[in-house]
Amino acid sequence: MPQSQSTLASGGDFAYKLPMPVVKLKAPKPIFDLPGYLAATTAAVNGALDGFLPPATARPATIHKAMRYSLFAGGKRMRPALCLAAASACGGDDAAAMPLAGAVECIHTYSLIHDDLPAMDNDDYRRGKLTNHKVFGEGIAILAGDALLTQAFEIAAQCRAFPRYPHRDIILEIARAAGSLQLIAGQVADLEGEGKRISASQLKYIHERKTSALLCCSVRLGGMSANCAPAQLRALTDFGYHVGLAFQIIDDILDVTQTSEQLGKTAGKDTAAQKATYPAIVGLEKSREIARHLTRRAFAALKIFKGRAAALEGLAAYLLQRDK
Ligand code: GRG
Repeated sequence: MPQSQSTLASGGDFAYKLPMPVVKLKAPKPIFDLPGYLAATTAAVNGALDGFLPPATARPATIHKAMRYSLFAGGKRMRPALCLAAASACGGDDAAAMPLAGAVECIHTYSLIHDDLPAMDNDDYRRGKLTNHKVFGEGIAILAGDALLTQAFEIAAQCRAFPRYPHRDIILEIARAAGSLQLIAGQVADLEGEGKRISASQLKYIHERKTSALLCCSVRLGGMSANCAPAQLRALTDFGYHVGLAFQIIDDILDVTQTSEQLGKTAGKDTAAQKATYPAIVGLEKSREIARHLTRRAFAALKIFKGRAAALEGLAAYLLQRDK
């Protein structure tokens, strides 16, 4: 046996050779501190949003109070975290990504305020607090949603742009994800599907638009803020798409398995509204399996980053295992 494939162990008067396969020793992968990462990004995003928004006292104070009420009600800040993590995977930094991270959170919060309205999902609780219209009335809640949507573009326009990703492209990216072919399209299909039997592929259409579009947009914007290479943007798109689909399936699972207290919003609403969900169509276990499969696809998309996407990996794993 050649010396390189054996190891010499000596003990007292004798030495003997142990056959040993050639094994490439890898340095142990450092464990990514996701709770620490989430705490830090949430604090940074909250601070940035506070600075981006008009103060609560700015006239008319009612609207600014209402915008801030929902924006700072304790959301998980997943979209901004994904945006910042994508920027970091592409060698960028939080400061450059922050206006875009803030913009996607404003759009997300607007969509939740409007989703909770009596004309939509008619919910009394969100993020563990009374919904916006319950506190400020329907008129102000509609306007607070509108104002947050508009605010998102004002914030995004403040980002640093690159010749490869000019402001025009950044604004288009956000407008398309939030527009009538994506976020709104998903909501329309969701509303129109209530009480009807819909197929798994129709449900996927809803999830792609209602949820995945904004999550995917968040990671793409993070990449753009770091002037990422086109191949990296494709990988982020692939990652965001699959994470987005898994996110909504988990959301549907939590709706039937968790309590309202745990979720901070009314649990069991999908069943009550006769909404088509994966658990309703394929059952809980199969839904979990599909979410795991989608998350594996998301992980696979990150190969191109060669270990620099630990935060994105951590977030994808968390989104699969989350309980709220
Ligand atoms: C224009 C009238 C009008 C309405 C638009 C587009 C829309 C209303 C609503 C869609 C919003 C929606 C409920 C999408 C589903 C996405 C989803 C699972 C949201 C919950 O996201 P989390 O869990 O929430 O990240 P937090 O509160 O943690 O931020």
